[in-house]
Amino acid sequence: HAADALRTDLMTITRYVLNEQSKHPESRGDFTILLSHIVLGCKFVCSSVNKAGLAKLIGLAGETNVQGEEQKKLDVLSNDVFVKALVSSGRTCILVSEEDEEATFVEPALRGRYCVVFDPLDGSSNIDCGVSIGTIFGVYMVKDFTEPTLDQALQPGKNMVAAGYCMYGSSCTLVLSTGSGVNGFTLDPSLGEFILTHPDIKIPKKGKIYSVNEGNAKNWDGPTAKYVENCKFPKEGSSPKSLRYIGSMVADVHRTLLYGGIFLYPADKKSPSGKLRVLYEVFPMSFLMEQAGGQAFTGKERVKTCFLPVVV
Ligand code: P6P
Repeated sequence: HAADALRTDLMTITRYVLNEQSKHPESRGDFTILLSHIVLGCKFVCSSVNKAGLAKLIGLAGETNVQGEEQKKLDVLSNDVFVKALVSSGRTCILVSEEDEEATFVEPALRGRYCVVFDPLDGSSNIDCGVSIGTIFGVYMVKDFTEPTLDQALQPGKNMVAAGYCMYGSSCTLVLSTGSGVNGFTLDPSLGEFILTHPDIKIPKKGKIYSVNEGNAKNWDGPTAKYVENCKFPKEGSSPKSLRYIGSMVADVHRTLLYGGIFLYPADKKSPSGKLRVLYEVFPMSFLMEQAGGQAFTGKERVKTCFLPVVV
């Protein structure tokens, strides 16, 4: 009977957020509506990623994004889908996307109180080989959204009110925090619903895995090199850690959240300001990591207390 109860009492992401909303009577449901549009974008991208091989969506779109990376068709499609979904939600005023050189300022008639910063398809260099990729997003509140300005998007990570990612892999998993812990939802394609599968995610206290691009070792500074060396050649009586590195932040962070350990992309001689994008990679993932009982540092200080620009 318990199994039947579990099967029929489906906790969908919409129901979960509505439950959260009911804890805040003053809430007008704006976030619930915003989230439903983010979920729509994730479902669309999931479907497109799954069909990519068949639909010939794979391959360069011929343009390059602001980071100088060649844009693949799925990048372009994913960005278009999220921008349209977020604008049409009527709950956003500024959108900052890794794929767009300029921020999107929503037209007055559709403006709402949220600013969403996002990477629509992070890890896209892995698309062609079928490795997990993902969407990363962070949400800020904007007090006066009647005339939004860019500085309202460039807020410190500690001001973020929600963050999440959707990983497109062997299953489509959306991991979300609105500030009261972290929950994971897996898409049931037969229902078209994200079902709660990973309630109250807490990162294991001890982890046996370190995750870093060892190919950058010759550029690391002393403390980084020493730390990684210790992972491989620990003091007497300890076992070496295992190296797992996919090169897709969503996949590497998701594994770290569930299995424990450390993910790091240190600044180095090649990338003195670090490589990861602070606004829509580092801040959202740091929000989630701390909400799951983990920590997130720049190497000098806690990420969330940083203002932009910050070296990670
Ligand atoms: P590297 C993807 O482009 C990305 O921004 C993250 O998803 C990933 O963690 C990192 O870059 C991988 O960088 O230099 O190891 O290939």
